[in-house]
Amino acid sequence: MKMKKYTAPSIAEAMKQVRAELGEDAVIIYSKVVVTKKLFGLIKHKTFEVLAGVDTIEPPTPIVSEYGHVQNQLLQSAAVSNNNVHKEQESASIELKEEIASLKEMLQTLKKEALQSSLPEELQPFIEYLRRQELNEELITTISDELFAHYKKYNGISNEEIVEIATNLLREKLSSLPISGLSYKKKYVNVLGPTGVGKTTTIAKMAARSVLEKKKKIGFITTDTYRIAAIEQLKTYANLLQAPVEIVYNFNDYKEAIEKFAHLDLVFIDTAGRNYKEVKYVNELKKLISFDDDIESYLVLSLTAKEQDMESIIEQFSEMPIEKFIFTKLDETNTIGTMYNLMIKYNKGLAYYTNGQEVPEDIEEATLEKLLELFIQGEFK
Ligand SMILES: Nc1nc2c(ncn2[C@@H]2O[C@H](COP(=O)(O)OP(=O)(O)OP(=O)(O)O)[C@@H](O)[C@H]2O)c(=O)[nH]1
Ligand SMILES: [Mg+2]
Repeated sequence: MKMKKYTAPSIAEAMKQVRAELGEDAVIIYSKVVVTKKLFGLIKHKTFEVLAGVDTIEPPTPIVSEYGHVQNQLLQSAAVSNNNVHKEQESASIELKEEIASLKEMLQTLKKEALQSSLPEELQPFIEYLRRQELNEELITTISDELFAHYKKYNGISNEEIVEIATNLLREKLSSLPISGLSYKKKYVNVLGPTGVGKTTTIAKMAARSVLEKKKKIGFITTDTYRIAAIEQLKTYANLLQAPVEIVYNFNDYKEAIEKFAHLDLVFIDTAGRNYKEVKYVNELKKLISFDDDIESYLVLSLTAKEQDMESIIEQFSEMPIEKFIFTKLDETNTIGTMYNLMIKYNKGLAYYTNGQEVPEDIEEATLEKLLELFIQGEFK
């Protein structure tokens, strides 16, 4: 493949040079905006750099460009390749899919860079901060559009204004969601979630608070019968709180446990952590617990997990009456965007977030104002 770098004052000009020299079959390998600063940054000079290539033997496959007309070229080329794939081996099809996925990712990166470089300098540190928090791109765009509108209207923006505008926007997005701890209106508190996220520990924290602060008579049911250690773990906390524990292997046991606990105010149900990306485990849960009117279910997710994996878990639980999320291990991460992303995407509230292994202290009951406070932390506090 013959490759050459072109620099021009506009992308159209750069493309003209590419076509003139390499012909119509030339493909763009990358393109970027180069900003050079002179006189201590007072004068900015923008040029466009395009790396193009042409294959002399095989038909070219474009890789990426951030500009519309080149994108079209890319999509057309992908479509042509796609047709060919039907005739080719399965492995070729997988390769093509991977290539398209990586092209999309590169395109997304270029778009981000374009948005970033087009923003006034006053806004850039804050937008970078939102990105470090892994807030989703849609939310970042909404926030940056609003900040930019203010900047243009008033010919400038202060850090305080940035924080106020962004916080108000997030407040607006979250204000329709239920954000508060246990309601104490339902007797059964059912805690669901994948393995090791902190379900049992969180139950112990909530239970201790309901005894110490609310003076509730409590009990525990565990359906986690897969590991002896899991039962022992819950029993340890129950003993400390002098509360009874019932171990439930099937729906009959569950019914019996409910009868035994008729005199209690509040019963916490601990479930086994399973790979809830597998639908059969969600179905097993449905058979074991009766999701009636007197039960509120919480889905526990660890903030150290990948957002995409959390999404597939939430989707598996979508048929179940999940009241609110509980996020754990806030202390183990510097990024909190996932909390907001998931709440907004799934229109779900938040009951608690936990920030350590100590029982009962490392738990915080969620409120909208505390969440907004968390959102603007560190350098923007
Ligand atoms: N750093 C940190 N660790 C936590 C937090 N919550 C729980 N853990 C730890 O996470 C580990 C797993 O906690 P468990 O409560 O046993 O988790 P689980 O979801 O019940 O696990 P399984 O029943 O095995 O699915 C323990 O070591 C806890 O101390 C938290 O907020 N921060
Ligand atoms: Mg457990």
